[in-house]
Amino acid sequence: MKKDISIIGVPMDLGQSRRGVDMGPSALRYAGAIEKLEELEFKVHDLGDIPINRPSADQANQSNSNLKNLVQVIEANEKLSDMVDKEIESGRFPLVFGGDHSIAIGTLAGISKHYESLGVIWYDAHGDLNSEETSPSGNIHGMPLAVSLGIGDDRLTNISAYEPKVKPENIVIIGARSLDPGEKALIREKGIKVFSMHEIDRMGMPAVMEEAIEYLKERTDGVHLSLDLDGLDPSEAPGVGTPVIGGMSYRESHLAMEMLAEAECITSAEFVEVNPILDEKNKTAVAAVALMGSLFGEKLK
Ligand code: EXY
Ligand code: MN
Ligand code: MN
Ligand code: MN
Repeated sequence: MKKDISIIGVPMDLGQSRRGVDMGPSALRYAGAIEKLEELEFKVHDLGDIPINRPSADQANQSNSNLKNLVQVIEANEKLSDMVDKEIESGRFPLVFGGDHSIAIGTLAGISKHYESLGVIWYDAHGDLNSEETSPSGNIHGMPLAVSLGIGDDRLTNISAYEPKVKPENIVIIGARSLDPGEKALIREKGIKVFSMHEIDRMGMPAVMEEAIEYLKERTDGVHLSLDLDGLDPSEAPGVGTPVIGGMSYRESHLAMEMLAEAECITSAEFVEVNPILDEKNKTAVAAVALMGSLFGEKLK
């Protein structure tokens, strides 16, 4: 992994319906993210938070669609994409703090143009593979992986003026346990590799991660980790807006991060969906920071 890390905060809650996830970047900093990475001898550049414009009441339905806050989500993701792009050009590792998961649209838009064949690990209870037609909610945080595949409203898929950002065969979803019918159909149609909780229970996390890493190493030249804290079980990460019981444990998640660090395959990352209002004494952000430590090689130091 590179020695310089750039942290970009995205205080965005417009991709879903519960307030509080906009405070995720603060919660992660407060939990000691920067100190943790500095302890591990990285040079950390905290670039602060991207300004997010909230819609006024008369702007709410400006986009003529059921995609909630579409205009503002596009605007924020264009800014994020530009920032991530510049950090990669400067040779730094982009580490993005959400915000809800709709920000992955901008992160991937900024990253993917730098790779021939970018891989993505989507660590999440959800598939985030909906489009306006299949979404039960209209919430864009349930859509970023589909958007990155080029599926969905063109104003989203074309952020940074190219699409798609990711090939279906370069994606590995880990921890899925809440998939909508349209998402399941898309997974089948595109042949997306999914290690659901069923596979994690049957195979165990070590075998899942070994297979995921080998699969991605064969076909990609960089791997982005998109870690949604709701991938963890809500008993250990309660501060999320869309909790789903029966998730990955804190220990399993540590192991997963340690195996990624050993494999030296991760080239960018984001930690999303931390909602301190719904949390218990910042427990979810503290867990996220501990996982960051493992991802950045704490065990190997
Ligand atoms: N599948 C549901 C929807 O599209 O509304 C729930 C999505 C939650 C997405 C989260 C954060 O990963
Ligand atoms: Mn998600
Ligand atoms: Mn999720
Ligand atoms: Mn299109």
